[in-house]
Amino acid sequence: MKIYIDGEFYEKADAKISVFDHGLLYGDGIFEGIRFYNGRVFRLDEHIHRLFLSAKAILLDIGMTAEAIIEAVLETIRRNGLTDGYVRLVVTRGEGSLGLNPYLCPKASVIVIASTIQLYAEEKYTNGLILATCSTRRPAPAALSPAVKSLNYLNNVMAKVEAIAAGAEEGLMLNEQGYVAECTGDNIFLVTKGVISTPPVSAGSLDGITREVMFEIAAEFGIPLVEQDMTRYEVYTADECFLTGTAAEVIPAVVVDRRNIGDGKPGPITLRFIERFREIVATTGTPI
Ligand code: PXG
Repeated sequence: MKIYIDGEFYEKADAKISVFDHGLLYGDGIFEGIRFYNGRVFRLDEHIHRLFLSAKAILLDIGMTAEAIIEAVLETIRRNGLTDGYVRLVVTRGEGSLGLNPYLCPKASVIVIASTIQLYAEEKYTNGLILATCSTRRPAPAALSPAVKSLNYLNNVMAKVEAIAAGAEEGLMLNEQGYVAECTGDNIFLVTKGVISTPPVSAGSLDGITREVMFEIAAEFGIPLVEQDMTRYEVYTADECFLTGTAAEVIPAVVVDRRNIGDGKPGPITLRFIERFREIVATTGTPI
């Protein structure tokens, strides 16, 4: 495996960063998870755009142009000889002193790992996931904006731990007001009486790239998709539920807090969205 760090490629065993990197010391940094299929990187420009928005929000100078980062991502995939897989692109604040002050970190570090990822067994895409609501809330926007794809995922990690402890595979996360935000690494969609709904980003969810693709597919199919505040009641009483994320892709959820969603099987609209999503990812993207 060849890993990109700041313009150089390293073998996995040698791919190391400083223990004084503020990405490690304070979670001070940002990342993107990007998939590639059939020799093309899916929505690469959108991921890089979101990375730069996250960087701007936390006042992080990446020190590279978007074009240079795109080339680093593509070159890392090429050097690993992969056609299908997952890229983890990480930008840390870089090496600094043992103090919070980011201005004492002269240079950000850019890391690109190209590998594969399988979050859930293939069987889950046909049978669906079990969800449980977590007591760990999404952070309030006044704390750390949930729109920043930062290296602070401890809140999500703790929510995932709760979900697993409850015998579920993924955790449903609410915001401070008790409205549904998203899951620990994916956005959530409901289908009720033929209408699809998803929480607005302002409810504390990430502006997911896969989420955006759902709007395109809905428009193509002529199925209404609305952004709506939702409580657990709307989740429990929905006909269908599915999650979206780069790592998870589009996956049905069939049980939430021990209640079957609809009849407890993936619904027809969910299955159509999964099928169409797979066509889109297999046929579009930036050539490697
Ligand atoms: N919400 C959160 C909190 C995420 O981290 C998504 C939604 C989906 O966004 P995209 O743009 O990927 O459609 C994410 C991103 C994991 C894992 O191991 C998942 C993500 C990131 C890092 C790790 O499950 N998903």
